[in-house]
Amino acid sequence: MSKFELAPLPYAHNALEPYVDSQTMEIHHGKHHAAYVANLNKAIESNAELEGKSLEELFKNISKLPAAVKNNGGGHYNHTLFWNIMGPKKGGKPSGALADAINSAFGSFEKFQETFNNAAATRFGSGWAWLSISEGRLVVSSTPNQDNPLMDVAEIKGFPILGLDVWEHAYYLKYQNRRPEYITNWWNVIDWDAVAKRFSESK
Ligand code: MN3
Repeated sequence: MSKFELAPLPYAHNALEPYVDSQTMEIHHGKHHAAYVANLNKAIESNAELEGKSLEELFKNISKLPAAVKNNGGGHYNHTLFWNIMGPKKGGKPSGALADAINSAFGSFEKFQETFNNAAATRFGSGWAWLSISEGRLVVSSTPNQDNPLMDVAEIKGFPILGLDVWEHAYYLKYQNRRPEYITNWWNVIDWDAVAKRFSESK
């Protein structure tokens, strides 16, 4: 019985060109994300007591669950979020309540970008950078591997509204070892309406 499913990408593989290339999107969604979903379903099948639980429920006690549930459950959740906060012809800046919250937490959008870029660039090895709501306030953090701020193991816990995949598989074909260039270009594909939607849903 397969519970978790890989949703189709909400846009074409080449929709984020030239910032994220088509081949990377094909492999990232069709191979990497697909493998997380398949391996998550396998891990749930061999731990019957976990059947029927949502990812959010699993993350709350993830430190007590098998590593395969953490790695693949995180992989599924994180990539689903990632595809949905990007889009073609996006970028720019947030507006409204989200912009206000960013200004109040970081001083300005530019300072927020600097903080986020730094978190993404300095995450050693594979992981993610996040913007989350934590106790009513926006915070930037990063996590290793496929961990995320919803997990009980996260140093900084919260509800993630924006996430950036800094695994090499997310950028190596186009950017090779130039992670900072990938990070800079990624701001051109953020769908701030989608981020604002997560922001308002979290309240
Ligand atoms: Mn990835």
